[in-house]
Amino acid sequence: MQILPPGIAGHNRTMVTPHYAVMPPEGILPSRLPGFAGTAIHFHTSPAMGANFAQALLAMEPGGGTTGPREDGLEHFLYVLEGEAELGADGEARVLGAGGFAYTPAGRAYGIRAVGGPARAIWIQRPYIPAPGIAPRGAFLGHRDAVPRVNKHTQGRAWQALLGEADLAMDMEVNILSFAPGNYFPFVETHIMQHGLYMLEGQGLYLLGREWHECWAGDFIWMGAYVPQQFYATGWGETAYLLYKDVNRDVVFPGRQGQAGR
Ligand code: UGY
Ligand code: MN
Repeated sequence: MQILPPGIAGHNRTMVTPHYAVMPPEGILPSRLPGFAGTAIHFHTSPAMGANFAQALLAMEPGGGTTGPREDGLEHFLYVLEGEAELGADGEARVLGAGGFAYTPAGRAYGIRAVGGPARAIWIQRPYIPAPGIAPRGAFLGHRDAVPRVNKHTQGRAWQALLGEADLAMDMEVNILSFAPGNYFPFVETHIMQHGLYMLEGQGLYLLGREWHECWAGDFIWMGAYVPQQFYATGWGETAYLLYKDVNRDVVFPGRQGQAGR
């Protein structure tokens, strides 16, 4: 039987505010959902937190995952963290290891299943906001290793746009940002877009509002609109995180009909 260690409250790094959240994995209790088998679903964020998307970590037993193709009117992004999984996107299916991903547009079927052992994956879902006159993109599968690493502003920072960039058909981006030890943003960002951030590798210090938070692989951070943000990579190896961002849509005026999104 487990003996509880002291300091549960004192060692706690969790912070949930109306503008941002820092959530280490140990406190994120699992959900079970209809349409999934052998899968613990750890929701990172959802509209209940103030997010305009939902994100979860799927912990799948061997053979676990969705029980069949799912279609719920939302757009979906799946990213394999560990193990091997069969990813399905609009009728196409591929077995991919860590770094494999799938995008499925709204109204198309998606699925995931752990193959040959347990697997873990990130699942992002949200209602798609159409852009007048622009056809939505089709489904696609890919792998992190095949996405070019672009150095955008300063040395020692790489950027991989898994779903493309500045594509007006898309209302979200998912990027991997990588940092050499000691690297940081050239400024404190404040922008209308929200973020869901999953720390893939390494460690660092995240500025959110006026507070610094130490974070490392396995942590989740939600950033609401306009929250001041800055990252310093610490440690001895490269740090990388997976970053959701809502993009390419106009502002929403509550209660007003018509063009939605931002
Ligand atoms: O693109 C971004 O908004 C990104 N630089 N923000 C972040 O990593 N917090
Ligand atoms: Mn940002």
